[in-house]
Amino acid sequence: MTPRVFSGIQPTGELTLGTYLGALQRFVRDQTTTRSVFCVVDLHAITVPQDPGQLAQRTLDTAALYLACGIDPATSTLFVQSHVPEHSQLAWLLECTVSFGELSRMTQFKEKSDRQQFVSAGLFTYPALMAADILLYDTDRVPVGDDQRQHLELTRDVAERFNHRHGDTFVVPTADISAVGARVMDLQDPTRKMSKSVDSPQGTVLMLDEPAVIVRKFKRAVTDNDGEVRFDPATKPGVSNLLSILAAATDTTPEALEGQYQQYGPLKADTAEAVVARLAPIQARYREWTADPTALRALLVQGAEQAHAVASATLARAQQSLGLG
Ligand code: AQP
Repeated sequence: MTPRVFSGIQPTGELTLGTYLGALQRFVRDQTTTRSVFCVVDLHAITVPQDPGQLAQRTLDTAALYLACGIDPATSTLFVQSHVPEHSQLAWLLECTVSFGELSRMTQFKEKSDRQQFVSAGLFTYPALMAADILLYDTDRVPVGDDQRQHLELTRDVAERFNHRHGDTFVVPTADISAVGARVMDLQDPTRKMSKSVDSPQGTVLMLDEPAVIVRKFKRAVTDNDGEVRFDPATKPGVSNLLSILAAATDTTPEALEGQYQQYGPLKADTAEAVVARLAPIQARYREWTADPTALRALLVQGAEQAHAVASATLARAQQSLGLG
């Protein structure tokens, strides 16, 4: 049977090279051999305060980026999470399945709540909503970056617990985390993940950065003083990050690349060039999609209808298993 794939991206800011290499690039490759469902997860975005106008615009922009990267609406389903109410409905059922202790152990909650003055209950229960997103589509495989590993394990635990308590209801998914590009690090602080909502303008490469800006950011990337090009994330995080990025952008491995460089300068220059080559055509297609918001919205309405057809059947199954309705 064709494997079913689901993944989502939050419209919380301008998407980074990390989201491209860790997620989007892989979604596009997967879609020809799988039944893929992709989502702009705007309900996740509101776990932290958002400006409503900006959120609406970023939601459309994120959808445009999916398409610009090559997601084909003729073969994949692309929609906005809040357009399909079953996500919130199933999330509640799963909040009643997951425990307070399990949610308390989520490292992403600890990191994100650390940075906020106001910590919403939604930020805490976020993994239950993420589990609902995945389980609604009978997902076999979830392509994500390494930072989502713990949430995926929780999704599996919740699905297994629900099935055990109430009878077979959900497909238990597996995380699909690539060997290369699963954790792109900040160029200025290579011990921290490159992130769209962390304030590090020089350390974060945005998917829509101009080529000259990308080249400058790589030129200034933090390395170290020993001058040796070697892949060793523990002791050489900056150089290893450059090798990982170059490998992910040229479909090879960091180990295969390390012997080809004797100095940091050429490594930085080649990495920038490879990233620009990957992103330039995406940026051109992005401009085409954003020039026609009516077509984009129509496509998302169609995607939501397709998603609803599958999600409503799964939700009905879960409600029946629980004795609801
Ligand atoms: N630096 C990264 N390296 C590899 N993969 C990454 N992903 C994100 N950053 C990196 C993967 O991209 C997908 C979408 O992530 P998201 O935008 O929904 O949320 P996130 O993981 O929380 O990404 P950010 O950029 O860090 O956003 P904020 O700052 O809003 O939290 C996921 O599969 C993720 O693993």
